[in-house]
Amino acid sequence: MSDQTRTEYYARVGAMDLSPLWTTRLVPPLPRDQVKARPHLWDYDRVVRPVLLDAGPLITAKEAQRRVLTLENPGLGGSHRILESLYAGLQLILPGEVAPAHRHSPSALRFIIEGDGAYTAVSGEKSVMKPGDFIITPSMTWHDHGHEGAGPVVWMDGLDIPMLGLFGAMFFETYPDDSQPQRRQPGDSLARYGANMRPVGESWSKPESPIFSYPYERSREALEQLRRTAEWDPAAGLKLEYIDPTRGFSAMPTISTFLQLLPKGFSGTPYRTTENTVYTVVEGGGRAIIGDGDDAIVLSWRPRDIFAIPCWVPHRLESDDDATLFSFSDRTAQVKLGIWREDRGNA
Ligand code: 1HN
Repeated sequence: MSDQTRTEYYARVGAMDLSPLWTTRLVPPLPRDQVKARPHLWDYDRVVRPVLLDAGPLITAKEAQRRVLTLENPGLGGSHRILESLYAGLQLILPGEVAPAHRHSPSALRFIIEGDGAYTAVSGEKSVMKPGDFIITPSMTWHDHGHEGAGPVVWMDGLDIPMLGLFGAMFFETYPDDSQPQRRQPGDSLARYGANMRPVGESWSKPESPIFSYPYERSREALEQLRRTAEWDPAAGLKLEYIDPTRGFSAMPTISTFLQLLPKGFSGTPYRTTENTVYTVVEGGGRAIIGDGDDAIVLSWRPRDIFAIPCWVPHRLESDDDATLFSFSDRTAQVKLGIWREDRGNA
């Protein structure tokens, strides 16, 4: 059949809301063509922090609702995604400010980057925020933030917005007051469920962890204890996942979260995985080396930097000092959908 006949045919079916599958490549052999996000690093101290602090006098937390600079992946055209499936931002709150209460269907996590004296309240329980603490705000839980101390406080927000966007299932509501009433004492959820115990006679049926805040001290101590076993994963060092202790799964149903230790001089083996991962550095310095040979890209990181590794991008991690990395990814969502894969280069 002539090209012209085919072209005419395509135009004809196009006008009927149809398209010929044979002219498209809906399923490429490898994720490469599909993944538009690029490996990327945001330099916190030199680049992000100064401009984030400039937003302080520009707008109040209350007026902004949330004073956040969104981390835009340079390959994703300003679509408010750090990676295909994930949102990330850096939020600033100043002394005396309140970020008013609301709730939404996307799930959110906070990872505290700097400062002291701020809190976040989730479902009526306040958690103080200290650098390195990890806090969850599950889908449709009321949450507000405040700052009763001195100096700026910054945390990283991680949300599953692009995943919900795919389904269209986005809901948002504001609370009638700025702050929600306190329903439980600070530390209540950790006391109930964070001591490898649970309250007798109380049953937990929500799809997320009953613990709202995972203090850095405890997670860091666990890694320190484990390093003595010297059972390093060749690619990831010592990596622990934050869990919902009632089930042993990820703390929230759509986002996996981890804390990992790379000992001084660690040189990880090459690794790739379908999960999209956002890292932030708590302690130490090192590199993520993307690809190899002349084409390799090196993302050099220091404390508080944030870097993102897209789906199926080969990379390895190296550290100069004892380094701890917090990370979040869409792993748990992919595992539940039966599509998660990894490649340790030993096939
Ligand atoms: C949100 O509700 C918060 O509650 C932070 O602190 C970042 C980014 C997009 C949509 C909602 C928060 C957000 C967000």
